Amino acid sequence: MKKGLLLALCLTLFSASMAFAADDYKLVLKLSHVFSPAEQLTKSMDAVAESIYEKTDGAIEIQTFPQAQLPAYKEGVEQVVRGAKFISVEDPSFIGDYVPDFKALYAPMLYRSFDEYVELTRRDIVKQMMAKAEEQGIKILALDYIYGFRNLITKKVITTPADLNGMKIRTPGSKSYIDTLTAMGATATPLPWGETLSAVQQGVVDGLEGSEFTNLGTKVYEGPTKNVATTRHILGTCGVYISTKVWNEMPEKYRAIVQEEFTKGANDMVSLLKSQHGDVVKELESYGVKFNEVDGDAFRKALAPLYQEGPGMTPGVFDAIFGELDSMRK
Ligand code: X3X
Repeated sequence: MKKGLLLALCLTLFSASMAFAADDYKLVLKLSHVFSPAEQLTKSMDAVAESIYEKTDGAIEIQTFPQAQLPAYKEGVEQVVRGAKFISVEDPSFIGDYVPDFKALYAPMLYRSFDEYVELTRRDIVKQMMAKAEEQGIKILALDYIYGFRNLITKKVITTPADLNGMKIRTPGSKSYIDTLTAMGATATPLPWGETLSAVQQGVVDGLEGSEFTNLGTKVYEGPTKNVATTRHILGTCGVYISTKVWNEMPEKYRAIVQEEFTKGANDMVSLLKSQHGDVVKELESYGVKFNEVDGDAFRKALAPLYQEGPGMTPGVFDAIFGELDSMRK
């Protein structure tokens, strides 16, 4: 009898100490991305970090660093894979270095709307990709911080792939963008965002590609590239990535709050940008930006070769993605 009471007392004391330990828990994470203060992604990340801090009573402190102040792009994801107390916010093409199927998810001219992409990220095919990312040490907290369809932003008017011949177009440094702009007919010129506007100003590149939210938020419109060709060639979106090691060491009650807040933040940002796009276009036009339609069939034909599975991709992954999208469109 005494042994039983003693065991019960020990177990009670242990669980109480664990509870106290959990209440005494503190984790500081550094969150890195390349967006500017005026862009919604920056505002959304700050809001999510603040909400997590409040809801965990300060146990989880996420310090946000915009404009590539910390390692970003490929280097940011490497910090996550190394198990740093770090959150990387980049587009899924940068996860493609670890799980090639993410390059298929981020392939050009797949989506007709934000909603199609969001719905696809909730389907098993993407859940399976996310599970593979965890095997590589990357816990994906979100994939749908959508910042808009990327269009061509150039000095001269572009309507067909032939118009891009010989033109140097700045892209982010991932192969997905380089292959896409090359297939579209341009000379893809990878540069970090921080060097992009000066490269345009100095004529190092003939243009860039990005969304209207990027155009407005980073004041691209103030430069010489006043023409936007509405190719909508890539749906610009960011994921939120944390080390699985760091994630698994976090007490469950805090993991639930972190996941819930990043999910909510993405939903809110998608809704906001869908509602704002028309006004953003009007504001850009008031600054002298001119939008033009393009020969969509010609660009789709030019990009068709990119729907071949690359090294490490699951056989049939593109057919599976097209099948999911077709099911949404019925
Ligand atoms: O990896 C995150 C984005 O895909 C980066 O795209 P990028 O380098 O064209 O930057 C977008 C801008 O809105 C950053 O201010």
